[in-house]
Amino acid sequence: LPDKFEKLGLAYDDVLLLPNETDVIPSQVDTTTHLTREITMKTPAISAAMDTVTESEMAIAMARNGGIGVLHRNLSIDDQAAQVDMVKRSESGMITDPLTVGPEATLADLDKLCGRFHISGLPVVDKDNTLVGVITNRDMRFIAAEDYDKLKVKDVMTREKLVTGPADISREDAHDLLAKNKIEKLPLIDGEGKLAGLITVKDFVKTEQYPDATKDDQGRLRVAAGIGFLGDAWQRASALMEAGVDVLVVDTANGEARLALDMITRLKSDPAFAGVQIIGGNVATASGAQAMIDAGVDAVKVGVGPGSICTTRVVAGVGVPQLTAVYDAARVCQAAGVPCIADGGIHYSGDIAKALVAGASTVMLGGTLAGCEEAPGEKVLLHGKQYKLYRGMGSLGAMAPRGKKSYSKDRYFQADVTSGDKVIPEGVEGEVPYRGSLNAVLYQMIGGLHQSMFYIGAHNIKEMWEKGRFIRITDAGLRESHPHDILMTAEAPNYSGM
Ligand code: RVP
Repeated sequence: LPDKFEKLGLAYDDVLLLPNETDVIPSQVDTTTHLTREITMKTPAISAAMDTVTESEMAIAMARNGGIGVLHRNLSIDDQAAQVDMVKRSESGMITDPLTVGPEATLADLDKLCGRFHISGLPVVDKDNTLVGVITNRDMRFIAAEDYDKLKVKDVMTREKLVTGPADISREDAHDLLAKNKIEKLPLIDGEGKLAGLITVKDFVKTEQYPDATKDDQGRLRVAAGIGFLGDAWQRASALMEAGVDVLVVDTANGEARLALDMITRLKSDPAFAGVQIIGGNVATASGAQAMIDAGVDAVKVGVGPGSICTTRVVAGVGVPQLTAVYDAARVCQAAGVPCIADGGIHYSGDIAKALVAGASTVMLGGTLAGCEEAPGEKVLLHGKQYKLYRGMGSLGAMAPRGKKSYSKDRYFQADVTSGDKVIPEGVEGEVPYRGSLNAVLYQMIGGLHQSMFYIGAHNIKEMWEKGRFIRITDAGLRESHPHDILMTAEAPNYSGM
């Protein structure tokens, strides 16, 4: 037999970070990092491609806070592409192809459209795209909802003295026009009066409110989306790209599978996808990371089995404790100039710091974010406390949903299985405490990271890699780390017990 025992694998809880001499002020650290080779972000956090974590609402909130969301793929191609569209349209410097409405549409149609995209009004164009008016909340404020079916857009829209700008207007001039005329939407028109774009006051406000937002070069929020590698995966990738996705994540539980590597190579070598960054995963070893890099990825995602809902390590007996996995993969990644993403097993803000010190550029969060308001699903009341559903993408519920199609079970290479009792789950379903808005949760998680950087003496992520050192601890050390010898009577917003 060959030599079979690797070195000891360590988890986040097996280590602590050593304090150093420091001149760092926590509030002044720079957490700017690379998501992929070409995309940087101000906040090193990604929301997981899971159906109880990331749909458009979460993706919008993540990008506003300087991170990014990966839209899950357990839904039809059209629905997932529509989610991308919703994020890309949520705010922008200038919307080049704004949603519009025709003068003959009813107010009920308009109301539906506005509700779906969370917007407050639209430019009105006739059949050849000539701007004929603008309709906003203001025009509809005194109309009773019962009349929405009877009235048409043309009956109530603003058509006189329309304020418009030229298609190539500067941001400053647009701001002045909006302010001077006290309007919220500025349609842009070409020389023939055809609609060429739209600038809204909301976008200026959002830019001030979220200065760290992750945006593309048109000022739109960035978004990522998961894809597979079997069946109509290529079609899905194309549809997501058409909708404006920034990053595709070839999403599998075993990134070393030939099919997944081939998908990455195909995407990277097709000029049609040149504008989209490709993340591959998951791997848990140096050789796995190298295989991803050889296939051409723009970032490597690491984690086999650390997820809070994951049972791969017990069902298949496979995995690598996450801190060791991240460190081994990140060394290979850094040598190749490819960012590494630590995916799964992050419970406390201190774990984010440990993942970064181990060489990751970003972390992916599932369970930590599933309890947020912005995560899909309703709150439920259990024993007097509020919870939200959180389930693994390898759970029975996600791989064999009753009466519904699972689009994502190929993540576990079980795509040919149709009946629920033939699925081999690699995850569980449960509830996590409701945690309020993502803003508040990220404030604590990233605030904790700032504190770590202060203790380590790191002004930025690169200094985390260079200066951060671990000390291994024992079970007694772990017990000593957590609160002890006290009956906790008040909940801290960033601590939930061992
Ligand atoms: P956690 O943040 O610890 O909840 O882990 C989230 C990660 O777990 C996901 O990003 C994904 O890599 C992994 N996952 C998702 N589903 C399952 C499963 O069913 N085993 N695992």
